[in-house]
Amino acid sequence: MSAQRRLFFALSLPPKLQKQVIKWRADNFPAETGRPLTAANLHITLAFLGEVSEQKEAALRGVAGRIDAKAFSVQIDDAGHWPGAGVVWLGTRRAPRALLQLAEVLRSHAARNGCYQSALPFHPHISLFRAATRPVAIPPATPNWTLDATEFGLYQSIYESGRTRYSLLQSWPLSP
Ligand code: 2AM
Repeated sequence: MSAQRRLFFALSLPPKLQKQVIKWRADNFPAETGRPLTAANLHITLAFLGEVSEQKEAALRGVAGRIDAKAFSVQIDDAGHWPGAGVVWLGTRRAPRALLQLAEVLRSHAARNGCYQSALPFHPHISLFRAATRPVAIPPATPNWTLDATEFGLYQSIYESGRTRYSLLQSWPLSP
């Protein structure tokens, strides 16, 4: 059997937005809220693929390279807590159609390639804390930042030395 890697398609955050998010999180949540994601790990997942063989990975890279999607901007103006998943997140009140379409095309190709896709509706978000299972006070004033998405990427989730890090394998431009 060929090697499998844990993969997902996502949008990354530019360094300036990473810093703003980290500062906002530190200003608004006590450290015991949960396990904070590092700045470099902040992202918006488009499609989670799970453990993927080399063959499937190659097929999905091919699909990603043939996607003709337009660049878009996402207002980061919402926040919340999913106690079941233990995730505190930042998100958007109005997901742009282009974001939803890009996620939909990636998720449907993932499903066709045998990568299970959750039946839950796609809710684009940036996870801030994991293991946040106790009640969390979400600040009433959420930020209002803009994420300009000009590319999307394929990431590998790597667990080593007790830590998870996300490594960018390849990115594809979104057309202007
Ligand atoms: P999350 O941030 O809401 O946990 C890498 O694990 C990325 O894929 C994370 O952003 C995670 O979302 C997302 N993801 C979606 N479904 C997942 C699953 N079943 N298992 C792990 N991660 C998943």
